[in-house]
Amino acid sequence: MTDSSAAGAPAPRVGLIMGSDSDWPVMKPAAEALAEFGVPFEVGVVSAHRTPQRMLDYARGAAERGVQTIIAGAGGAAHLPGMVAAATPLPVIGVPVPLKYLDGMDSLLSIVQMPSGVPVATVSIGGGRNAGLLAIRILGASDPHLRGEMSEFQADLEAIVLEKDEKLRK
Ligand code: RP5
Repeated sequence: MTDSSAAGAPAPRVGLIMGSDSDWPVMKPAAEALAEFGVPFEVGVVSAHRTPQRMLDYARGAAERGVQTIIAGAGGAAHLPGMVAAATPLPVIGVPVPLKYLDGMDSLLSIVQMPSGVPVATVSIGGGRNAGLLAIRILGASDPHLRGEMSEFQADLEAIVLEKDEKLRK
């Protein structure tokens, strides 16, 4: 597990985990979004199927270590987000990673169709960046500074669209 924060910096607030290092291209935009907002996070490979004990240890220990939200990406039989959600009281955001077959529908359905009582907030197939942004919004609910940063980010998005609209009309 690598920690984005420098020595002496605050502990990770977001846990960014994935079933395999092959998921990294999809998950990297989540890390980039967190870095853009200055949110400390940790990154690691935690596999529901290949390292089940590590997964349980991670999920059960995350809150005590100060992690406030977990982003979990997986592909195919993507059980990681759901199993982590079963073993932690923290909010879990699931990222369906598209693999070679089925266009990522297998990953999406494996993550989104959770039983009542165990929620996973599922983003779109390949939606790593939105997972990072959603984690920031979750933290922002109790962090006015971060919430302000998110409002500014949204204002920037709006300005970009309006600028494009103006160009198109010329
Ligand atoms: C899943 O199996 C991982 O999340 C990954 O998307 C998929 C394939 O893993 P590798 O065989 O590339 O390691 O558990």
